[in-house]
Amino acid sequence: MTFTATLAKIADLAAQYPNNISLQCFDPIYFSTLPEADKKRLLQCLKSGIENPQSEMGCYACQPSDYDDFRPFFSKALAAYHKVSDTAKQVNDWSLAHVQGLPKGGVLDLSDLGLPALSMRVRVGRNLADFPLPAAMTQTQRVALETRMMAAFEVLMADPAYGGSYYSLTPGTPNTIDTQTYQDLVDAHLMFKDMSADSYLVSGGLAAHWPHGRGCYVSSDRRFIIWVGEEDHLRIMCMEHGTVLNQVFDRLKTALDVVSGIDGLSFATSQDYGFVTSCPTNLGTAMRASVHIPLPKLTADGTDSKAKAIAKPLGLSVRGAGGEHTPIGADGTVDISPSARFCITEAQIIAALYKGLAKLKAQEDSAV
Ligand code: ADP
Ligand code: DAR
Repeated sequence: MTFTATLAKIADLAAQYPNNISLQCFDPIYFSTLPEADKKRLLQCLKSGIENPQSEMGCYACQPSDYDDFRPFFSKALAAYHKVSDTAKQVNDWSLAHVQGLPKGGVLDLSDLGLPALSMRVRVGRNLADFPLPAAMTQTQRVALETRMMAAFEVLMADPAYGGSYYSLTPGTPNTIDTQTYQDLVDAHLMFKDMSADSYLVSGGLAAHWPHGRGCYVSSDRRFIIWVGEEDHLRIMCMEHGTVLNQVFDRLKTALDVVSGIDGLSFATSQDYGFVTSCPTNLGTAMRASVHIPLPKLTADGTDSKAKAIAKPLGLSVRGAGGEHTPIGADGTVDISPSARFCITEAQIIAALYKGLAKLKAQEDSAV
């Protein structure tokens, strides 16, 4: 398709889909100033949102430098999604000592809110600086990245604090798992879903060459997990059943410091935007902190509609029990997490989860 035809298509879709942020923020005048190679790069970023006009964000970065190279576009798209200034800059900070209004000692204990032990999870996305982002990788690059990570996992496996195993989806490796093992890991919330079933990821190129270069490391206690080759090169997470959010938050920071120190692992960052991620919705901290919590009253109609309506003003997102784009659990269990990722610190995110749950519990308790 010619640039002229593409511009006409974008204009037509933008008129029909006002909620597609990328289509709304695309500026044909800015686009016209770009050299041809950069025109192609920017359109590759928008491919998912053009092919899936019902998207909310509508784009994925393809190169680690895209956010800086195409700042006139991305600064507007980030401002629109994250509801910040288009000159906003990210500050990263894991210290709860810098967050106001926390319980004594900064202990975020859900039992102090009258909540039972819940499944708690904190994850961050990270991308290696010397590879294209998942939207623009060749199969060879995907397998090369997995190979580099398999060497890094040997360091974790040799550490008694982690141990564990690596489960590869790439055909023909010593760590390749069968279909049943894969499904068991997905059902245990340890492995990511089939990316080739996600139209946004397929259109954007992030699911290309599935399942080559994909897999996950799981520690011996199954509480520290690293995905390889999902929406970002790495999704690094801690997960456990309990009431003290600090346990997963602090363990993730400790583990991240270990992983960051492993040879060959340099993460892509932007001076202004923090940790670089494929999706602008994750940029900055790339952190999602969640709990799985039963909300039987707010989901009494079998949907998450009422829960979403109440959670949104509290700055909380609601996902299904299987994660993004999945239904609520049988007992009304939903995945609750703060919506903000950018222009917020890591410490503020985990604090927002704790404070948001207090308000959400009050709404559940008072619901009829
Ligand atoms: P991400 O959180 O990485 O953006 P998803 O929302 O798709 O991706 O969730 C991925 C997997 O993590 C899903 O299996 C989901 O059920 C699981 N998950 C997310 N939060 C929790 C949690 N608090 N406890 C247990 N599993 C969780
Ligand atoms: N549906 C895509 C993704 C939005 C956020 N979710 C991610 N990154 N997993 C969109 O552009 O709306």
